[in-house]
Amino acid sequence: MRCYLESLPAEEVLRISDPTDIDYRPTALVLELEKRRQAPVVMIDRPVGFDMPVVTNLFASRDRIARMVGVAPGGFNEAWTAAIENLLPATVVDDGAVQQIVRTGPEIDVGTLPISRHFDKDAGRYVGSGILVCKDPDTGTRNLSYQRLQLKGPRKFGASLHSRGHIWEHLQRCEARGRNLEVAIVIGVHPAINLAAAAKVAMDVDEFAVAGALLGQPVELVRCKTIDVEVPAQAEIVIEGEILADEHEDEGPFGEYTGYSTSRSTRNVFVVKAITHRASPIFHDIIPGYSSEHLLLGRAAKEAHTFMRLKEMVPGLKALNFPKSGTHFHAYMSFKKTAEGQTRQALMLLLGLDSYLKLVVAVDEDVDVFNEEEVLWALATRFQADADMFMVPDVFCNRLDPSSADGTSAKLALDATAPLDWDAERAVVPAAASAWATSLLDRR
Ligand SMILES: Cc1cc2nc3c(=O)[nH]c(=O)nc-3n(C[C@H](O)[C@H](O)[C@H](O)COP(=O)(O)O)c2cc1C
Ligand SMILES: [Mn+2]
Repeated sequence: MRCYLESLPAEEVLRISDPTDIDYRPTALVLELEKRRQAPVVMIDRPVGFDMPVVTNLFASRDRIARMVGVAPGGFNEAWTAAIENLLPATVVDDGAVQQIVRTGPEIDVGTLPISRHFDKDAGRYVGSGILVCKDPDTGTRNLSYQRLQLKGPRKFGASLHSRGHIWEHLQRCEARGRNLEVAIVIGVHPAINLAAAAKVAMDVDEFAVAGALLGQPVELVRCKTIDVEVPAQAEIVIEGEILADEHEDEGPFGEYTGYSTSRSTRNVFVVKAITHRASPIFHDIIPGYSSEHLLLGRAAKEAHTFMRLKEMVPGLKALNFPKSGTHFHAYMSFKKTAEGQTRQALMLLLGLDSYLKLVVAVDEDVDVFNEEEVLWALATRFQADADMFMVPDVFCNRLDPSSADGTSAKLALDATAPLDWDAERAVVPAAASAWATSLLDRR
């Protein structure tokens, strides 16, 4: 992460050198920046009461996310497809900077890390940026994902595995054998590793191999000191420990990506066995809740992965957007239709590819799915509710949708594409006049 930070141009960083209280203020600052349509990386040099700097808002810009994987803005989806097709497995090395300092036993106090409070109703200080690395108890395949962690004591966190992802599956199988699940929490890595960790890829794919392909070099891992898990050798901080089998404790509430504070939680308990870190570590925070940073990180890889799989069956697919307003529950797709009925096939597939989705809209390729006003315009002029939509009730969904019940919700698909024999013509200006207007304004 530190090499990446050094590579950032100065104008892309907002550096705060005065002593700064890290309860609520970094969140307030990032949300205010967002209102002003600014997305710098925020570095807080001197968090009051802690002895290491905090960096946040890394993922608040789509263009920056593209550059993190070495491509120009707009190139992320292609970079993702190439990475999935050319996985580059991690290598294990003997030692790494992340183990310059090792603390075990009574020396452990995770409370000394600069862990912020974020929202007023939050139950306490939360780590939202930790990548949880664990292994499939049957195959040994590593898995990376994020789970919110509530600081509960010098050696304890509460965790919620509510998205029922691969780590949840692993824990179920450990519990069936009466065993705890060994987990390492990794904080502060190259952002390409963060992006890979946010992806929902197949269970037999180690997300470190995706990260390696995105980086163009294998991620180097070191063995943890107290558990059988490997972590990036160049990370800033690693917290080693276990999620306890069949142990539950209250956890939350926490301000979630939906924009709501929620106590819905799997109420798991994480016990710390060691902390290892660099000699002078940097703490990485991800502003949670309905922030651009959280939603963009959560959807960049998801959008790219869904695009890749949808494109296999819908060759005319042009673009796919999970708009921020939909908090991961909405998606807009544009495509070139060549036969009637294709839109419904594509919409069914899209709903099936991502269980969080509950509203999907298809538009023609002349509509820009990244401009929500255009999507609504297509609905206004190419859509009739009696003929152009279908709804599927009682489908698996994400439980954090406060309008859902018992883990299921209704899925709605809207076809705002024009019929193939459509004779309404868009009113447009001649291309030469548009070119003149663009160049006039670009020169000003
Ligand atoms: C910043 C961030 C925070 C997240 N927090 C949680 C969480 O607290 N609990 C949870 O179950 N999922 C959380 N998720 C979602 C999972 O980490 C994500 O779906 C991941 O891709 C699942 O990985 P898997 O497919 O390997 O299971 C979070 C995602 C991001 C990007
Ligand atoms: Mn996985």
